[in-house]
Amino acid sequence: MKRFIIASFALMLGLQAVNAQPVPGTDENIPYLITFGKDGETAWGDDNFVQIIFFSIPADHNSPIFIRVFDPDCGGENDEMKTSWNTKTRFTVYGGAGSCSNKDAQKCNEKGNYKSGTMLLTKTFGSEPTFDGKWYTFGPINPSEGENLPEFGGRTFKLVIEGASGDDGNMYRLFLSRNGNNNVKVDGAFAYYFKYKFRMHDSGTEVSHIYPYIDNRVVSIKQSNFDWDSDGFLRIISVSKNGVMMKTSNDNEWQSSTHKIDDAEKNSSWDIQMIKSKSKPLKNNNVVIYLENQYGELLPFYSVPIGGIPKYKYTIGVKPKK
Ligand SMILES: [Ca+2]
Ligand SMILES: [Ca+2]
Ligand SMILES: [Ca+2]
Repeated sequence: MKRFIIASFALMLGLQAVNAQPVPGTDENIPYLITFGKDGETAWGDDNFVQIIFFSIPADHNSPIFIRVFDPDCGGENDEMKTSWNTKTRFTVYGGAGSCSNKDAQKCNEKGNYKSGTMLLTKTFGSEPTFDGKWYTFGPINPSEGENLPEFGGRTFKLVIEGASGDDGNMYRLFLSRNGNNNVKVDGAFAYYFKYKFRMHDSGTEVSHIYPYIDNRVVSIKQSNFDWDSDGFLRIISVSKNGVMMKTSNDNEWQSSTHKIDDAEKNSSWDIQMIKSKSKPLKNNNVVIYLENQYGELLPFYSVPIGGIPKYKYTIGVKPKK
């Protein structure tokens, strides 16, 4: 099974290396990630004020890498104020043994030893005009300081983003770069994540996506989403699903639905489409989503869909559209 996963990654790296480094990914069409200060209100769209993003660097990449953050501060442009800018956000890069493979870093509750591994770099940002609307660069980082995880494509690093204090929403984007001053992609690298917290588009014409990979152990997927505010709908496109609807949440609540995996979907990606309400698109909508397999393990999603963006195949799909 492991060999198959490695083969899948090799295929992906060969075909899908372009635009692999921005997070949110190019094909995801998500404007910003978001993390609120730890005194924030969950009703604003962050269930627990921590976000974890993993980066994978091909094993044969030897030159330094940089993790760049756009608008790391919480203030001024791009951020969501509650009463006054009082929020501090800590960004920390981890590498080394256990940093990415520790199961506590791959759970939905961010409890236990999710800050496992070796802390490489850390910085806390408040409301700081110096960084407002600008890029901040972590690095240079030696790729050999990553955790060696062939099943995740190479040397891996973990970025933990925590709302250290305050109650505002910090919006930001990430880029894995081989240059400290500009965004220059690392060939074959990509990001993955087990739980995702982000800001939706304001416009009712936008469709955002996430791309979980279904390995051949997965029998069913339970998706859970938080604070969707009933803003449009969520549906699945895969080789055998042509718009199966997922249950969506209202304000400050979780909702879940479980979906069976067809044989044809094994070892392929799903395209989960987040389609905004056309009649009443909600502004400033922050949401959380994660997926579990039948064992309760979280499934990774990838900044670049493994095997490409899945398309429904009429010759495979047999079920009527629900
Ligand atoms: Ca800002
Ligand atoms: Ca920000
Ligand atoms: Ca929301």
